[in-house]
Amino acid sequence: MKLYNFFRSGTSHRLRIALNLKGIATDYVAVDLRVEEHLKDAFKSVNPQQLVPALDTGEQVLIQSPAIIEWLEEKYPTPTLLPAGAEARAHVRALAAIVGCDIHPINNRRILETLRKQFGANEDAINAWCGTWISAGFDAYEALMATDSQRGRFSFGDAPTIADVYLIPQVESARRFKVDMARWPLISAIDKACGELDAFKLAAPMAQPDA
Ligand SMILES: N[C@@H](CCC(=O)N[C@@H](CS)C(=O)NCC(=O)O)C(=O)O
Repeated sequence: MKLYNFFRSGTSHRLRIALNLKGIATDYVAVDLRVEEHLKDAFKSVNPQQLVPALDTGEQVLIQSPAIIEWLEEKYPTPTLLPAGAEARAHVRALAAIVGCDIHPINNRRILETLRKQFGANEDAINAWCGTWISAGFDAYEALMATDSQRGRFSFGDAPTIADVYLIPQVESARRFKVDMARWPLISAIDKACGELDAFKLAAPMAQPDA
């Protein structure tokens, strides 16, 4: 399989973590967002939405990291990235959605480029924008962790789930936008626990060939 991705992209990062947790190797195809390679025709023919990641399975090109991660879970159920039980699954999916639906999309490159070019935002304003939405999401995530009576080493229990798959790239991004992680000790502890696992270490932006 071919993974079209970019080292610093949070959605690429989350997919790399999921692939590593499943033990699936892919060929790395770098799409350099810094030079807008994703906006060129060559990549448009891979993903008409012109966003990374995209996973070419050999049979079809999958796009949208949530859809690809669900496909992985269905196609390669072991090890599972979801807990047992509908209630627990809903909780873990909600944690992932805090990041995937309510933090990442409004801090995406194209949004930040619009803020810079159309609204004159400088880098301090960009950091403040990202910090606002990261903080709102992380405050809720931390509160949910704090009230989880069965809290373990990870976002849910003692094994990584899709919640961690989404969370860790967002922590990476928070640091890049100079957000002080000290405000969220439980998230920071999860980040540390994940950082001890090869699946997370090998997926990190700075471990990628295009870094
Ligand atoms: N919902 C999509 C979002 C993909 C996405 O926005 N990817 C970013 C990188 S993290 C991207 O390609 N951005 C290009 C741009 O904003 O110009 C997914 O989860 O796959």
